[in-house]
Amino acid sequence: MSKTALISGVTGQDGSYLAELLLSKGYTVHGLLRRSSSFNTERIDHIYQEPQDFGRALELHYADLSDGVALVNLLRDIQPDEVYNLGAQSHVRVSFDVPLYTGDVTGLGAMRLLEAVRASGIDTRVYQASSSEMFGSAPPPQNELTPFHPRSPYGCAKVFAYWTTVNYREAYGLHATNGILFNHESPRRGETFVTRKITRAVARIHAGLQKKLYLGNLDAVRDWGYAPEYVEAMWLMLQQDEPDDYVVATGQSATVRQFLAAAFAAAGLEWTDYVRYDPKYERPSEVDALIGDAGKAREKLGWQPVTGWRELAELMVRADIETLEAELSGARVRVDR
Ligand code: NDP
Ligand code: GDR
Repeated sequence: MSKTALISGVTGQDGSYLAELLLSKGYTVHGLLRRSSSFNTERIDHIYQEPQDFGRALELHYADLSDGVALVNLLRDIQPDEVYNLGAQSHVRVSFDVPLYTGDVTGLGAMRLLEAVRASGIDTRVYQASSSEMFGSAPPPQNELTPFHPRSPYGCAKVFAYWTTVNYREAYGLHATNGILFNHESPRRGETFVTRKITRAVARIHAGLQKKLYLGNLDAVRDWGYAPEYVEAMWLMLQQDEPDDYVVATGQSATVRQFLAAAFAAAGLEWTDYVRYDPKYERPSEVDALIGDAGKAREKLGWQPVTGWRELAELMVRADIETLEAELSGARVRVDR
């Protein structure tokens, strides 16, 4: 019998790739849609509006991680086999501006969903989108045993959600798993995260539409992987007999400056001609270096990363150049990559 999944955050980068993956495996997929005054389904329109391509439709439901009753009702109606909690206020810099909102949605939201699973009495497996930001200032390499030292309201909220997931596992026997994912990017990455901000600017500068790019700290070190490979790891985690916690990362790292140089070079440009510093992109407390050790995921899940940061920079630049050219020529923009 085919399985049913519920994804919160289905309109985000990871949610859209995960929905595609689950549909391709024959799942019935339900997504939680947040009410917005403008369209927020761009990343999933190709699977929502053209279900024939995937053989099975994605169903969307209005709900919100701040509304616990709506979550209970939704779970009772859908009775999913698997629940993926990807919904969050996920921007680290913004979390300093809206700390309570971030705590409510990113932290308490996970508890609301777990409590809704418990209250509705359904038998389901839960994936919690935990983050390398929980490690904060703990020195690399970081793995499942590294103590957390978060450096932002976002990081603190994710630590709360992480321990809540562990607690629901221990207290109620829920099949609840944390995936501690390091940064992962794609052409669908939100436009204000640093990689996409850079690759989008490269495309616009290349087309003569932009002259300068303003950035903050270029010395930060990140372990950047490719999002479609990371959602595969999420699915693998929920196929295990026992719930557990897993780090997902490439183990390779680069500074923002190195990513910047690679992205500009991919379009034949020299980054120092265009990039300027703006302190407004600095964070009150920064995470200097995240480099993951995904040995446990490799051993227990058989998961391995394929795409490295340099290749990622190149593929994102190519995609942004293509998208911009399509927009400028009035053609329909491809979103299915
Ligand atoms: P995005 O920012 O692209 O997507 C976030 C999703 O959460 C969107 O669908 C958004 O809806 C939804 N959302 C926001 N607020 C609420 C709310 N109040 N109720 C319900 N849904 C809400 O994130 P990513 O896809 O990059 O990341 C997915 C998850 O993984 C997030 O929890 C993130 O914190 C976590 N994570 C991400 C990593 C990464 O490198 N990408 C690394 C580690 C963890 P809308 O589209 O309407 O805004
Ligand atoms: P991060 O990603 O904070 O690691 O969180 P982001 O791309 O925002 O920042 C990475 C590093 O780049 C530096 N930086 C800038 N960042 C942004 N956004 N904009 C700039 O102009 C800029 N200039 C320099 C930052 O200071 C930082 O050091 C992401 C999110 O997806 C989280 O949800 C997720 O949990 C973590 O990755 C793992």
